[in-house]
Amino acid sequence: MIPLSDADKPKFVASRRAVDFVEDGMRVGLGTGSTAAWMVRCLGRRVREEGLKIAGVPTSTRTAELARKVGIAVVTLEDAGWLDLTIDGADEFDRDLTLIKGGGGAHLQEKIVATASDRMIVIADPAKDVARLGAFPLPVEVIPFGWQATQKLVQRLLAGMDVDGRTATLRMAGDTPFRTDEGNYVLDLHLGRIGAPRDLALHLNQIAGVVENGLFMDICDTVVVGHADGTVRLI
Ligand code: ABF
Repeated sequence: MIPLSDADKPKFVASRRAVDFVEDGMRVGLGTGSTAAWMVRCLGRRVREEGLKIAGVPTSTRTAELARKVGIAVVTLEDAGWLDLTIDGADEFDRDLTLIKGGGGAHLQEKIVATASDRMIVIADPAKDVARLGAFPLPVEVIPFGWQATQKLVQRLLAGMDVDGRTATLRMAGDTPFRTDEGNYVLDLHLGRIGAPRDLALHLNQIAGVVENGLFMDICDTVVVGHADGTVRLI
């Protein structure tokens, strides 16, 4: 085993504990991001060493590639129909288990997969635990057509919302806009503090060019927080 960096230790510890929730025969949603990548590796290990039989539904092309590489049978959500469990990372979570996700640009597929699951477990390091959401920019996936008009509407909406910051910037990948797996763009909302997440999420999704926002409410059931000393906290 390669020695873990200080940043990877809590992610690995949370992942190792979270995959204990996976049972033989389950259909499992596989999240995206550096923490979820550890979970996929840990799950792959159980598949190879214990003969665990599962079907994995990835939430991004990069997770699909990793899952196949570590020996997990990959199926589409369409084929799986419904999932027993999804395990994914997050950018922030609060005491209500509301999440900000989408820093990796995969929150649309992540939300579809998580809401098509009986249970969602989030794996996180302690830095993701916040009293108030919003220090991490809130990702909003938008249709490329007319994205500037969508950006204006989002900023107009923010003017009336209980937030501290009000800028919405187009996410870039070098010189060109970042594209999601669906070919869409992402606006990052620099809010500082989100006073009323439910209100904001509902209003954002009413804007025509918005596909989905990165607030996950009433979706996450359990958070597994990993610590560098090897201990875990279940919330
Ligand atoms: C996914 O990966 C995303 O929803 C979230 O944005 C990100 C977290 O990444 P990491 O685990 O690398 O911090 O879960």
